[in-house]
Amino acid sequence: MPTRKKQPSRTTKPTAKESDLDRFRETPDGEFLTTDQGVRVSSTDDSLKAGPRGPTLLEDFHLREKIMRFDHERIPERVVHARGAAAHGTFQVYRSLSKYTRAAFLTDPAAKTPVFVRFSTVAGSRGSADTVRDVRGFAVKFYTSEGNFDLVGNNMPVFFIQDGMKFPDLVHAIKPNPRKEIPQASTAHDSFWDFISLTPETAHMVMWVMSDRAIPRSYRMMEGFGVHTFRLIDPAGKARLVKFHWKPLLGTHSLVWEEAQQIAGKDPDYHRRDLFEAIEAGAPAEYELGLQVVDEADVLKFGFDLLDATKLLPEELVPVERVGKLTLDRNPMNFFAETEQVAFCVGNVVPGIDFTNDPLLQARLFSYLDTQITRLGGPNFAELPINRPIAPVHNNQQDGFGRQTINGGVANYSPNSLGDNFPKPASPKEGGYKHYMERIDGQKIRERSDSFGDHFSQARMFLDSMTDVERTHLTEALCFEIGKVERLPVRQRVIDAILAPIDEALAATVAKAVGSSRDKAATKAPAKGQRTKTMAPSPALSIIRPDGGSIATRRIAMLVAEGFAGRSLAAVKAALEKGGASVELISTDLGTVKSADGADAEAVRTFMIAPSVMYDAVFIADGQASADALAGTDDAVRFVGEAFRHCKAVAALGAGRTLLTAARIATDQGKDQDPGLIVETAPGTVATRFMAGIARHRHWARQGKAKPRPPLEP
Ligand code: HDE
Repeated sequence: MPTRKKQPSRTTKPTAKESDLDRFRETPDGEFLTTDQGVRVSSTDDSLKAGPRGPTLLEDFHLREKIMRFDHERIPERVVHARGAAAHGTFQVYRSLSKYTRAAFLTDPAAKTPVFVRFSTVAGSRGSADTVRDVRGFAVKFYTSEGNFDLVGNNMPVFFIQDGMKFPDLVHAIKPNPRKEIPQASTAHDSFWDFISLTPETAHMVMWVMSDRAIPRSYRMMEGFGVHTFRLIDPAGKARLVKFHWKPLLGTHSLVWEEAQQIAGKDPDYHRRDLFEAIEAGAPAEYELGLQVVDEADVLKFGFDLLDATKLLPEELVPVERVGKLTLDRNPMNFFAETEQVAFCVGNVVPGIDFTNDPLLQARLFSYLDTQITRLGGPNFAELPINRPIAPVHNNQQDGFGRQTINGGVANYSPNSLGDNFPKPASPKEGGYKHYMERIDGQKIRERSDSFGDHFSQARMFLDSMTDVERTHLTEALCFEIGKVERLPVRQRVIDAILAPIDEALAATVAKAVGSSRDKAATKAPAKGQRTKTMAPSPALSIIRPDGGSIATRRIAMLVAEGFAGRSLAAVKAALEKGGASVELISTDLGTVKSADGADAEAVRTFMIAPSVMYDAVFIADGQASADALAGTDDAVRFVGEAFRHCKAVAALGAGRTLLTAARIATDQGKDQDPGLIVETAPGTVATRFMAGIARHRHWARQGKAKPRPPLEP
């Protein structure tokens, strides 16, 4: 038997504390190769044959097993949210929330609850690009001491539709044309906008999807929302309504649309990579759990129905109480076993958390359980290691595909006397789940509540809450999407039936851009009881913050060529790294780049390998020979020009400004100082100003001004 380091068990769920490096080995070390039955295999290169040139024998159990396993490696991808990335971590409340709920994991500040979180895009297939314009899934599985609680949310607080009955229609319309399977992972096509134009309840969500929220910079830099209104039940049995929020500690940030499209080609794995690499580098992704708690009686108090998932509860009306922290600090060991096989079910709740009658939520309660049967091949998916609760499971469920548990005893029914009536139901005092006894009194009816009727007030509120820059982005996104719609009546209907009731100016701008005109007669007056109200803007909805943030985990490119000033570059690099940024040197060739002052450095990327869209900011080294060489390199000129165009912080030290000039970036700014363009001669000052520029994420004031154009573009 070869000696080997201890390997992790293949079937136990890793505990939150586990940091054993063996877990992260690339390949198991020192193991004999065996069949699935544990029989050691003597060769895995040749099949068993009747003579070296003879036919392969059916009795070759190793060949048959190897090929059979390979044939079945793929499982159906998720119908929606097929593309994702995930991480393990923990959740801990800051203080007991027993005033709201009896859920153990929310009432014990000492409890560190293990979690598994999967982020995703919605529309694309499993192999699609990460940075497409789309909603992002934010699904959290809490392995609590009382069983699993799944909070299966999105990065937007509202949804397209009000009733789950419409979900298959919505998803069929979003997905590619069924004849051509085009376009992949994009809403910019006829069937999506056809559905939208005929379904006014989508108006609010459409504003979100056209906003910068749909192109997040990172999974680590986006908010999450439970979307529906849920219930919290306190220890005395009193219920309150609740909206769940996740607030990223790194702030909420987005890409620029052009940049997002470029990344989709240059690095389709951008968000996956970002999450994985940050965690590997020891920078956990952190979010705070926020609650908006509302009395049951106030369900209609805010001028809309809290059961309507196309509405949000403005933070200015009910502040978000930050109650605990989610820390994602461990990457999955195996993508398939964990990220792919994880089964989130909206119906997974623990005592102290309950549902409401939101008709979208109610349909989800059926869908998530049902879909796992196809995806995971039968009813035993909860036994897969990633889905298994840490709370013990005892019941009389048995058999079915892929059964793992070997049950003892013969009393597989209830009541029984052969097993002393175990497992037996638990009373609420013993931790048994008790559904909230909501009084229900009504007729069976297939109808939408009138209280769900106002589709445009919140869409307008969202638009009114945007800064000018965000509004411009949203308008441009609409021009892009509607411009790609081929059928003119669909374009026209989006403008008249959806955009105009939200905002006439918006409708007019989009109409002009897509070659239509506004047809006032086509806009229906709102029905009685469905009047559009004017709501005060909610500044919390804007993600552009004037105050800046942290530079932690930001990716900074430092451009160098032979003859660069090594010492000053090293000083700036050290300052950036001290602030938590991740710095990479880029040159025309990989390897050592000779400096002018003996402080040579290693280029870890070339312009060909790493385009500017992979970075948050750019620094150009001092040293005339280096700057001249870069200024004579098309790719370097393009790199800087693009970074500037995407409103990123760009700094040039000393002679480095030569490259700015080559990229046609004006370094003499007069009084219109751009805090994101730093042209300095002193390394100390450049570092401080550069870091302040990076912390502001993007320098939007550049947009609308004459944009420097990289010379390679026509
Ligand atoms: Fe989902 N959704 N959904 N959804 N959803 C799925 O479940 C569904 C909705 C969300 O990382 C599926 O296991 C219906 C709202 C996330 O594994 C499926 C309706 C929100 C994920 C399904 C909705 C979501 C899913 C596909 C309308 C935000 C990915 C595979 C009634 C609150 C979870 C699966 C992961 C996945 C159905 C609407 C979020 C088919 C029927 C609203 C984050 O069951």
